[in-house]
Amino acid sequence: MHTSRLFTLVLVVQPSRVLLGMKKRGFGAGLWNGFGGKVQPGESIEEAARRELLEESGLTVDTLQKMGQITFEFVGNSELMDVHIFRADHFHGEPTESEEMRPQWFQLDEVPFHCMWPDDSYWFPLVLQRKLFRGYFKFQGQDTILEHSLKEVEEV
Ligand code: 6U4
Repeated sequence: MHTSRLFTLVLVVQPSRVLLGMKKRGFGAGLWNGFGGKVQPGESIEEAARRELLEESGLTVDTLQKMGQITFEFVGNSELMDVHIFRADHFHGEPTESEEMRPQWFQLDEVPFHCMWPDDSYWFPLVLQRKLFRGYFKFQGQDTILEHSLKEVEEV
């Protein structure tokens, strides 16, 4: 039996650039990624997305657009990760380094996919094109995708 745990992931996207954070510790350390983490008890998914974005990047946003949902399975781990992905086009504040993340802007044609989770190159372009999606990725360790599916949907 697989149980799943809720996570959030926020991409702050501007017309020519996207903000990513270098994860300094914990799961995915050493990779560039959006900002996010575990949904806490009593919190909605969107509240968690805002909290993690503020904690990790120093930014607040008015509107978060739901873009996608991806289920990750890791061989040998019975807990699935259910990651809810959001996009924000406007923000308040200045990107600020936290204990967990070092934020940096990347031009949209210079997204560092070679230093990101390998699934990102599949779905990141959909976020940039404002396409909604659902996906499933089965990993062996952090580098190898054994199986995956990804489809555009009308509603997330
Ligand atoms: P703690 O250590 O409890 O503070 P927390 O910040 O709650 O952790 P964390 O950092 O473990 O959670 O969350 C993992 C983050 O990594 C979430 O934003 C989801 C994201 N993530 C996990 N697998 C991913 C993958 N394959 N591709 C991707 N992001 C992934 O792009």
